Amino acid sequence: MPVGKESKVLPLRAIQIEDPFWSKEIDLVRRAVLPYQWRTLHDQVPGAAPSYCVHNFQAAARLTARQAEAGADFTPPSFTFRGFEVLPPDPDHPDPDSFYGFVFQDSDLYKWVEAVACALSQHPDPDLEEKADRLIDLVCSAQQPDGYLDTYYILGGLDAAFTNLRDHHELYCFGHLAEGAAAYWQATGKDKLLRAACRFADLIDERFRDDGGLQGYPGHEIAEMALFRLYEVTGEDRYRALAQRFLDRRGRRPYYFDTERNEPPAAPEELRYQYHQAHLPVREQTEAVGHAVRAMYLYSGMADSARLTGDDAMWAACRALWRDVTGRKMYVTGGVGSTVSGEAFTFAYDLPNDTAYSETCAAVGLVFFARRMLQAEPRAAYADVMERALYNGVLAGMSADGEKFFYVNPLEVRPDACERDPHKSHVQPERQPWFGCACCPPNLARLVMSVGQYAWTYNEDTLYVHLYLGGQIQVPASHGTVTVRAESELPRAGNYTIRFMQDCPEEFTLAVRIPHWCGEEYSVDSGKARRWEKDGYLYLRKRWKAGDTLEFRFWMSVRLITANPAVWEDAGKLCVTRGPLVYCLEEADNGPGLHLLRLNPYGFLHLEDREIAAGQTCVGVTAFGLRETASPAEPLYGLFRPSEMEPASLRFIPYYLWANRGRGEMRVWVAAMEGKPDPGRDILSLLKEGGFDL
Ligand code: FUB
Ligand code: ZN
Repeated sequence: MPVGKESKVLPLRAIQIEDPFWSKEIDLVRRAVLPYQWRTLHDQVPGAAPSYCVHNFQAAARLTARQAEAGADFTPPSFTFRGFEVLPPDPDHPDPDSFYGFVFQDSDLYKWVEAVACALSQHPDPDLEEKADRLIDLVCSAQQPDGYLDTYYILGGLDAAFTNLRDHHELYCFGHLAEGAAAYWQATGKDKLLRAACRFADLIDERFRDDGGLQGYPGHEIAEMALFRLYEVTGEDRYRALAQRFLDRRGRRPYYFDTERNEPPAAPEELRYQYHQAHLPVREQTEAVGHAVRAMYLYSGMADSARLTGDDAMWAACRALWRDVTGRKMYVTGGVGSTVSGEAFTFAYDLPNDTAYSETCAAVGLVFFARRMLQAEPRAAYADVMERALYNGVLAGMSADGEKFFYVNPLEVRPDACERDPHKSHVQPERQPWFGCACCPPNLARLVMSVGQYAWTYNEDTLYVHLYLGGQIQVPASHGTVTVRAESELPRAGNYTIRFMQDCPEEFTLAVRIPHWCGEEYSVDSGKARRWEKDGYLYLRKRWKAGDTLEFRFWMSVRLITANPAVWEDAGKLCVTRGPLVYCLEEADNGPGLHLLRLNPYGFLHLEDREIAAGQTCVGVTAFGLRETASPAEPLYGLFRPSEMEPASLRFIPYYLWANRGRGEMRVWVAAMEGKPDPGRDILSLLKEGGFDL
């Protein structure tokens, strides 16, 4: 376990983002997404799948009030299983006292509160804060006298609380409650929700004691990392210990989820153990298996544990899992999860493009995992993946107007196939206004709003720059606060500047990641600072003076990427990237039949500004190649002959912006033209000749 290099997350209020790219995303979430999601939580968006989230809290609050009034005379509801998703017989007239929606519906409200907290730390907004305060009051009034807080069981029957950890998500909802509560307290100083989360945590701590308590652990992970956060925010060691207990129990036999209800097991042994990452003790896990979001959340908790306890075996498992996920099971977009079946990982190098699952939440989870690995050990490889997932797998989850969302993020789409092939019916060719299972949109919102906490981490004498965001940050160094201002042109261009805003009384280190996509071509004038490179970070150390400025130039070119030959889906194909962005072809720019296009890897590439949607401009890439001419009159099969080709321009846009211009085909991996370049002319000189922005 690397010791002495750990870093912490900056407090929300110490970060002010001012960045041409991220300020727009943050503003979009603040102005469009959060108000929109508030309406969806209240079931006020016509045409969107109903949430019933606020409905459930209102019903639970009434029940808790009735219970308080009636005292010993209160007859609590007794639990009857109604399904994992409960829908009212008449959607327009739900019974006001019943729970509806998925069993984990409460979590959507908590994620919304967390995103609001981050928004408030960037921009005071009395109206939004008042809305959040009202929802927090509602949540707290639903809480039971003993601290229990989950509307599914409050309404459905508390006699069954904590009896189905495998499927019923109470500990998952608790995890989101704790995350939202910690963020709201950090952003606003208001502790009402934090106190509610701690009361629930205390109840869980008591019910899940080692001696005589339930020996279970979360069926859907997140409570682990949330408890570590609660521990860091409150300083209460019992929360750290509870998180640790949850981690340490996983993998024990007999399998807790088989014994908790004395019901016959529902799925084959291997699948049901792996689905929850409970097949092995966590320190023995080396391969990413099972449900991808659960896996990412578990690994994030494990990385927190390794960092906070210095546990070598835990750290070794984190590193092995990291290598397996990012070296064998991750899409080029940073998405993870190759199959709809169990929303899960499959096996190494199985990365189908058109049936990908790649849930938005899983990419969010990979960002969580990466940041936690970075906190334990500053290595650019972690930040490279974090950036890849954030700019591609995560941002693709939201439309340019902030009102539509992807849950599944394919890398290749034919709309007719999504409609007519049941194996592709999980893939939507267009973003949706909302989902019955709406985990992704608010998850994306909370991540975008807290992006500063991924860009920078710190310890007492070092500021780590993992992502290149503009803004002002205040670093609580050991000798006092260090204030720096950063300016960034990413992802449009590779220029990044950092300025110290006041003298530092002692030496201080700036550790700036060198991105993989610059191919080690970068420049910075570091003046008299001591300078060294390690694990992909450039370290600069001195007693900085107010006004000291470092101007980084990272070489940002179009890079054509190939997949490892073991990825059979991508054999003979290329992916266009530029800086952190992965690009794709869309029918809107290239016509139908994207599979007929061949990209010339040695041809000229041209960059131009394009407006994809109102307010969403990007750098488009035009490459040259061929289009196979296809005639429907041809027989289905024929004797081999060279294909007929015509010259074609291939127009690419950033992947995260796809599906903003109506339905159509899309593909990330494009067939490469065969043939060899002119000898003596390397691709670099060809790019330069092409007027390429070097
Ligand atoms: O189970 C809660 C969330 O719903 C998961 O994280 C998603 O994958 C979806 O199944
Ligand atoms: Zn999701």
